[in-house]
Amino acid sequence: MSENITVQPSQVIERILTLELVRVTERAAVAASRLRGRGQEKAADQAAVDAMRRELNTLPIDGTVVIGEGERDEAPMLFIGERVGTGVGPKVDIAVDPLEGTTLCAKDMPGSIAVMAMAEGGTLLAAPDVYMNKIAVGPGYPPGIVDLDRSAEENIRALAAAKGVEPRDITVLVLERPRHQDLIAEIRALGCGIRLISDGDIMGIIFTTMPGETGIDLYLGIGAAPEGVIAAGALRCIGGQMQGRLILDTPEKRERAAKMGVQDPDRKYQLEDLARGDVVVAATGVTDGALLQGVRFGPNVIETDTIVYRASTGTVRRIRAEHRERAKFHLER
Ligand code: VTB
Repeated sequence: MSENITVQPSQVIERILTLELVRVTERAAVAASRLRGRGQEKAADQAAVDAMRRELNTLPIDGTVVIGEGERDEAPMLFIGERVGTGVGPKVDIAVDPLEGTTLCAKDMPGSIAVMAMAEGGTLLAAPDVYMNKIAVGPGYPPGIVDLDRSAEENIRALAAAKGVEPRDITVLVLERPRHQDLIAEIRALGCGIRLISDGDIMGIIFTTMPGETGIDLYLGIGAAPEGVIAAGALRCIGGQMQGRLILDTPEKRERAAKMGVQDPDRKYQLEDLARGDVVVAATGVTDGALLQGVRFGPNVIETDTIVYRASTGTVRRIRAEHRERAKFHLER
């Protein structure tokens, strides 16, 4: 008996591709992990890029990199505009961060991941590599509970009220940077806990979607824009809320952004403006983190830990994989 399944038109990314994406980040993570703790940021990043690209090019997609390692002249591979995949298949946007947290990987510190997003063609914000002011909370709150144009204090008070707790019971995740000195002081004045991270704000934003597991209620502050778009893809799946505003504080940056299609430099992007269509996001741990375990190299087996988000169905899959001898050969080719 065949079931009558209605496939929504937004499901451009076939379900099988969701799992294919896992292979891509697994492979990049394994490659980078060989250089974990070696103090070689560039080499680890390059290993992840090479591995990711090789695997991406086996996928049955007509993909274009919209968020990548840079422009063609500054990045030999996975540059913005590069076509990836076999060319036969759905037209998709690709956003990659083959090694998010290169410094974390080089120092073997927690939170480094291999991550990418695949979305319906033309639906990911082609964000220039500038800073973005971001705010994010997990699912379950009324729409508009937080807003980039309100103060940190207002946002924390609103969130605490919605959660039925005191502001001091809210934990905020912030990148540890001098630019956040005032923000941190404002949050501390409310008695909140702050988890300061040195890098890796894609995971930082994703943490807000599972406060029970991570202890994080709110993300605040300024990180890189491309990371913001990838994080938005994951939130689109789970239903959290996020806003972002590009920081285009020089004429050069504004011009660069305009070339990439940004018409209003002051625009406050909503979650759906950052990642609009059907989107899938996969992340594999490189170093151990709160959510993902890093790659483990055993005598005969390589173990990877991946999370993959699919927006059209809201499915989150956790995939622990054991790659044995033959597959190892493929993984490390
Ligand atoms: C953040 C962080 C990244 O860049 O987006 C950060 O999450 C922002 O740039 O892991 P600065 O380091 O200049 O503050 C990373 O650290 C690296 O992409």
